[in-house]
Amino acid sequence: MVGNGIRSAFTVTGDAPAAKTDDQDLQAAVAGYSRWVNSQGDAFLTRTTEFVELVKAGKVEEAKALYPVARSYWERIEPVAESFGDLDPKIDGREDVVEEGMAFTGYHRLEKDLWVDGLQKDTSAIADQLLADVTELVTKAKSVELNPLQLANGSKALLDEIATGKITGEEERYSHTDLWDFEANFEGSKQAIAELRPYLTKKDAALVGRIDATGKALGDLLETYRQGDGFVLYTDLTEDDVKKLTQALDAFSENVAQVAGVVAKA
Ligand SMILES: [Cu+2]
Repeated sequence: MVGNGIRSAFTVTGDAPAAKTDDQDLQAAVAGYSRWVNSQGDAFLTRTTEFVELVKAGKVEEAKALYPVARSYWERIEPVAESFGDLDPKIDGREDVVEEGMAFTGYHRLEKDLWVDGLQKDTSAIADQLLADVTELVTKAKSVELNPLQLANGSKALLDEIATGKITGEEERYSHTDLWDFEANFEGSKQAIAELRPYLTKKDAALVGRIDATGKALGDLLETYRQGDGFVLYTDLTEDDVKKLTQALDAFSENVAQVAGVVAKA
């Protein structure tokens, strides 16, 4: 999401082993997951439109409240969204993109304005660009044809996102709303597994059992950090909190990592 390797997480047009499948459970999984991606995309566009209007109207507090909510729709479907070249860094890149020769735009630039710098002369233009980019992204996301292996890999990629960007407090460095993203990535990961469940249960019921157990442990732990409509800020977490979350995430991720191997056998 900061540029390096952003195009490799979720290859949409590749000819992966399980690209085409005759298995009805896998076909149903792809259809179900695609419908879900579409619904998240629609909500992402709606919420981004509202967010952009608030920013442009100078309603800073309301924009700050909507920020982590609007982003959650993106974070749930991030592996799909990442496959569209520069749209990902334009929408979700951090300030680090400047070092790669790109302009710092999108959600995180607005995050910085809202939380740190105050609204700037070009804030409205950045907001307009964000809406244009999100509109394009959602349109493209709807035309993507997914395969079962991408569901499996995407599910794991979302957990890797948590491990590299959220558990570190790196992604939401100005707003510190990383746990909102954490939950959204986790939900996206679980959604892909839920769609694959009938197939996985037939092929490896023990793995499903381990995924359920470790997923519940992670979910229960995350719940303890809930506050109001959202979560405590990343800056409120102690070192011990981060360690516990990391361990629970790793346990879940280890099991989800095995899903691709089971799907590839189809
Ligand atoms: Cu992100």
